[in-house]
Amino acid sequence: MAKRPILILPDERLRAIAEPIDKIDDEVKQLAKDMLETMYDAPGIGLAAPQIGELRRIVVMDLAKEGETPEPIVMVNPEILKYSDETVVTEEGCLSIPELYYDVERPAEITVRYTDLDGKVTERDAGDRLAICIQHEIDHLDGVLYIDYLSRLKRDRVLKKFQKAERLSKKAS
Ligand code: GNR
Ligand code: NI
Repeated sequence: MAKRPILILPDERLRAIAEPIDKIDDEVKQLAKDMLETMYDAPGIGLAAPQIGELRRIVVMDLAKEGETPEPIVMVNPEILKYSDETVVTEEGCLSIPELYYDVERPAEITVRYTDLDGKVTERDAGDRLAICIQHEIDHLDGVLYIDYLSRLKRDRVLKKFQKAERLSKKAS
């Protein structure tokens, strides 16, 4: 197992469309393990492969609270089949946009279909934090970040901040 570096805005790999995974082999299983290790270490409640530079359609999550038994979830080629009309506003953060949190409105409930690591296709209804996390992670597979749902003013402020940070870090090295 290996922890992998998490890409930070404005890395352009965060804006790429990830490729479907055509078979669950040992390499995909190892990737899932590395992603879980990276997510737990961060710590975060979810991680999508593009966040570690792997442009493939796989996400991991664990919404168990601190002190509870871990409940790792791995979804390969996840697709949202249904969205509720009802929406909720949740404060979101992203490991690729560290230390910022903004309110985002999304459908409250979804139905997702994905392949698990045994190759089994599964459908699952989700609400609450899981529904939000799944939508946030699947967005990453399509190059979408939660700041894309903010007003242009707020989004541009965030982008500028990270562009400047990248400029300064390049100068320093
Ligand atoms: O750790 C994370 N917390 C979080 C909080 C609210 C909504 C979504 C998330 S996902 C985030 C980890 C991450 O960046 N996943 O892509
Ligand atoms: Ni994220």
